[in-house]
Amino acid sequence: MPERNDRPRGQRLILEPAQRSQLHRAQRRLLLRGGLSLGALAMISGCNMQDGDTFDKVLWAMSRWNDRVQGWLFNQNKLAATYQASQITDPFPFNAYYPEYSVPDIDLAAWKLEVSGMVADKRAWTLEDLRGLPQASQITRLICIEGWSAIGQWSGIPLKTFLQRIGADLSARYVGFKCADRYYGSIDMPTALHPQTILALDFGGAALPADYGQPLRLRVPTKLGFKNPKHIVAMFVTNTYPGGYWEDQGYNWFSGI
Ligand SMILES: Nc1nc2c(c(=O)[nH]1)N[C@H]1C(S)=C(S)[C@@H](COP(=O)(O)O)O[C@H]1N2
Ligand SMILES: [Mo]
Repeated sequence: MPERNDRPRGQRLILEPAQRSQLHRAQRRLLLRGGLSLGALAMISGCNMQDGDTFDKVLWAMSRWNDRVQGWLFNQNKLAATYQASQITDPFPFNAYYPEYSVPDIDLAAWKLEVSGMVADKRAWTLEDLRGLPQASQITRLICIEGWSAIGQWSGIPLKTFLQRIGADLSARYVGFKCADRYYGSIDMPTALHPQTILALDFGGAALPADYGQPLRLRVPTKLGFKNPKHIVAMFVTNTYPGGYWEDQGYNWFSGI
């Protein structure tokens, strides 16, 4: 057991020696950067660090705290870089948690976007309905955490326009997405309202091909690739943290500017 006198009262973490020194280094960094102690972090994050809390749990709490700070610092006027048509990457890379031959096969005529949560109008949307809404186009860079990036052109409905159209509570904290595969994700409301965040229907000037998220994907160029869910089937507005497919396995939730 680590000595008790080097931690604020009430914290009784059970740690291996290696974890202990990692935790001390983390604590030192927190104090140096922002004058925030682990005790304060525990209070803010709701991780009370009682018996049985692990180093992992503290790290998760730190990551969630980091997300909140980044959310507060986020500037809705800050735009992701845009590019010329001549700079578009061809062929554009495919990425998913499964190989290309497992891309979901979607019946476009039967497909609907379900809408739920803190919204006034919960009716489902067909592709035709969505194509009737105002569209915006962008040539931006998709950056994957695995170490590659590519420039593409996406067009679709600004998410802000869609949220306004369905009478979403714009003071809610999160917008969540469920996909036709086992993927799911969520973004903070300021990012959802950002002018470059779109519900993309088109890629390279034509309907989204299967590989790139047919029939609807989120395109949010201010965030990493994994925050751009493809094959969306449902969208919801909520104050309850929805997490995401990779976020729930340790990727940082905010992951952007
Ligand atoms: N439904 C779904 N969406 C997804 C993924 C996935 O596996 N399933 N992978 C994400 C990741 S990690 C990246 S980098 C991008 C890749 O998009 P692309 O295939 O258009 O390059 O999609 C994101 N959206
Ligand atoms: Mo990715």
